[in-house]
Amino acid sequence: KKTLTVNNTEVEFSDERNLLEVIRKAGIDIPTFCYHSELSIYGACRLCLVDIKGRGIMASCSIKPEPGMVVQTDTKAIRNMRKINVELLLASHNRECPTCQRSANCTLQDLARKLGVKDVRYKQTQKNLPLDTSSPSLVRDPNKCVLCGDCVRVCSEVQSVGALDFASRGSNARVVPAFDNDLSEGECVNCGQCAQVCPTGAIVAKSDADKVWEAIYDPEKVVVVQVAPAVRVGLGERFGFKTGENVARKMVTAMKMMGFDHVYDTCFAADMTIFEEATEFIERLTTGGKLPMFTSCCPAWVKFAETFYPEMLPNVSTTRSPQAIFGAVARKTLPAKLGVKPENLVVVSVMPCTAKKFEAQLPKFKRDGRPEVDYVLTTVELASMIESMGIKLDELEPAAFDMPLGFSTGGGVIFGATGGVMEAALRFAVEKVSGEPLEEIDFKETRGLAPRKEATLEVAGKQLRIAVVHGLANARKLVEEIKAGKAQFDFIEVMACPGGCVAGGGQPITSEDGFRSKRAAGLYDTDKERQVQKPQDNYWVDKCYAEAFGGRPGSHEAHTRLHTVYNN
Ligand code: HC0
Ligand code: SF4
Repeated sequence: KKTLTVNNTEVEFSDERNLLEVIRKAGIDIPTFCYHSELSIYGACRLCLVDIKGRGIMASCSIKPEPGMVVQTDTKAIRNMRKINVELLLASHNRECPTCQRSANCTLQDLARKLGVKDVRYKQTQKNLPLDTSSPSLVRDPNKCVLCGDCVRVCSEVQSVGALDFASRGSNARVVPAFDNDLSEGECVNCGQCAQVCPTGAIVAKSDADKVWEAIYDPEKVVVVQVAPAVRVGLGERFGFKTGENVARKMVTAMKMMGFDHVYDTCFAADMTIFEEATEFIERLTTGGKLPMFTSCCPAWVKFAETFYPEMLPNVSTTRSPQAIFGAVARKTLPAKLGVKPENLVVVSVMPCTAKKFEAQLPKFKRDGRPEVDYVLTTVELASMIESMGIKLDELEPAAFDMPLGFSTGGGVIFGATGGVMEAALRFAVEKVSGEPLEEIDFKETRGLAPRKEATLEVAGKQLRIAVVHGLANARKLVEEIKAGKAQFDFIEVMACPGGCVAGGGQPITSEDGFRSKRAAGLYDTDKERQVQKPQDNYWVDKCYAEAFGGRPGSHEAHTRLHTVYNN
């Protein structure tokens, strides 16, 4: 066994890739801006300094742990250097902390407090650069950037998008979108993974909360809301629940208290998506249509395909995402059901995702000039709205989603985890193709956090080859292999965010180990507890087709309202 000494305490280590990880394992939360275990090592912020006996002061993120090392994480010199670093950053930083979206959840604020920074001994050098509000999903505030480069690296390494980079050097250094354009003009796919790794408020989700409050306070308006699958296993973290605990039922009570008139479930629309998408897949499979078919519910993936692989667009399912299907169903059925004038119906979404804001405002999802989904809130925005009312989520009585658009099967719930859409689709498709009731409904091959999951299933004497990828760099690799003829699949699920929607750009920011698996487990547990687990057994979706969408998936009416087109 290998050991080294951290602050006079012996610590075991094995294959940690650097000293910083060993120190964290020893229970010391050594500060850093630029270190993320999933990104390459940059070593620029100089906060993770340690004194190694015989070697001096160095950045622990860039040092390989060696047996027998004697390490101090806190000496007088280190403390001074850290303080100077933080003060210099504060000198160039916009310090309007109380009005910042990341207030109370900001690494810089946190460090200034922990290090006891009382005043900033340097002249304020902040330049008052303009905000970039061009994106429908995100707001960039260069005045809050600490140049850690986390956003640049996540965008290029994890997403292979490369929408952000450094420009200029020295005191003029900045992080900018390509060609110093606005974010919305470049290749950004709105996934929000940059906002998830940003240690400050330099990139945040664009908020729609004020507009939603306006609608709620307007007595003329009937405000309905749909809540995405992953929200229920993320929201609780902001209120002291265990990571991944499903708080849907208390959340419904909170949302009624806030003044939403009807609280519905995107999982209903996810079930309906499966009716449509699995039907489309079976159609392609049996009539020699374009295969592989890619899922289409992740708007960041769809924009990625439109931007980088337009030649693959015929392979992307034309079925709309659950958010957009919900929009169509709400507009078509709710005015009559709720007795409200169409113009007074306000449709809100709560999503774990920043790209859903982009999706909702796309011209193709407008009807009569108005978006079918008016406003999209992130999980974090919903948490802040609940907090702003002083609601204590943990103390609320549970309530159920409203019917009928609040009823869903387990298949609709697992959508929020990577592989969940594929698993739900297989529950539908395998039963339909084989013509026999499906007994074993778990397709465990699709679960977990492996970068690519593959399986070959025997269905009615045919081989069905499926793959699941998450993280757009993994998607890019798979698409390249398919184009080169090196990979063959029939059906592929792509989600832009590593882990799927549970780790979307609108979820609470956390550095807890295993948070993705814990949130996913919350969804799989909910699936297991459901009496109805196959999307095709959602009686209310059947009824919705009968009432408003031509009686069956794939009907003419379904094609006009529940499908979409792509830009190529
Ligand atoms: Fe997802 Fe969805 S599962 S994309 O990750 O498909 O955002 O949670 O709402 O639309 O249902 C996000 C989550 C959704 C959609 C659903 C899909
Ligand atoms: Fe890159 Fe995603 Fe951030 Fe856009 S939202 S800059 S694609 S990480």
